[in-house]
Amino acid sequence: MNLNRLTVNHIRPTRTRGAVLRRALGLLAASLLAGSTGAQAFPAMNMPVGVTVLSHDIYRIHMEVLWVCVAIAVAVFGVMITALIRFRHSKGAVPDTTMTHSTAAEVIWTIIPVLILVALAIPAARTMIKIDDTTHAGLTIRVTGYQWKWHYTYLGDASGIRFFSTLSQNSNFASQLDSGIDPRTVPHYLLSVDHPLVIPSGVKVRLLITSADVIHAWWVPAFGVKRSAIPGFINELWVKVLPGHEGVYRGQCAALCGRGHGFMPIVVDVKTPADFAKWVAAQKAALKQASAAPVPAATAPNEAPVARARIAAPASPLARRPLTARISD
Ligand SMILES: [Cu+2]
Repeated sequence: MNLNRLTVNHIRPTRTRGAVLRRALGLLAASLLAGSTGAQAFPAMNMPVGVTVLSHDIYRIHMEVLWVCVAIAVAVFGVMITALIRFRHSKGAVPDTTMTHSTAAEVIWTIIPVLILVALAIPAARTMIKIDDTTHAGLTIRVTGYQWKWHYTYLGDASGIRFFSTLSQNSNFASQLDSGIDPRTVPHYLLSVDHPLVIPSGVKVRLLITSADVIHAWWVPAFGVKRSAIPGFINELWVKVLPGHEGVYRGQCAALCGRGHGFMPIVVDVKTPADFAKWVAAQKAALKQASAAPVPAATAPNEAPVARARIAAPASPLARRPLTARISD
């Protein structure tokens, strides 16, 4: 065996490590040069801000905690890396084996984290209390989960308006076996409904969440809220969409509730208070008109006109297939 060759080979990994280090530094420099792209990508990677008072509060806490974590990481890794470089063995550093205990160090590294946790707990607890405070709501709506749809009942000034919100026909047709419809061509596939929940912006809306059968969960990410819908229980949440953020927001049932779990989306149409008042007036007028007319036998009494419109059979033969037919048993 050629020992000289062995020695040479043994040295080579050092050169390889150097090459790897240079390559890593090159990649780091390239990524820094592409900083503008990274800055643009950060909001997409970060938690969305949302459009409600609560979602903004939650986002603010998230960012505060994030920057505290960044500061801790910079401090800890800064000390570690400095120690690794300055006190490395090749520089002749000798470990101090005499230090086995330091009360001062232990007090410091206990008190500092406790202070950080207390500083973070105060705004977090304040926001959690705010999340649970459903008092002084301007509008209350009962939300009932069904396999596999939602039912909304307006209470108070808008009482009488109630309707089911089910998967839109376009999504329903495309989800059927052998439908021949490419789901990618369907707008908001599995995220659109026939009758969205309508709420006003700038008003505290209290939602009473329950279920008629199994456990569901009402979740709209842009609102920063989610609550379980449990049979026999009423959970509460509130939503106050900030003025200027009117529009359509989408969510889904967030609890595995059966084979149609993925087919009961949530869509909320947020209107300005003036437009919402017009919508309520139109619904009530339609209700009044409907109550004066003879009620068809297939329609539940006191059901809102929007719900009747849903019950009216659609033209396509696919629509006559039950919702559950999309999954072959
Ligand atoms: Cu569900």
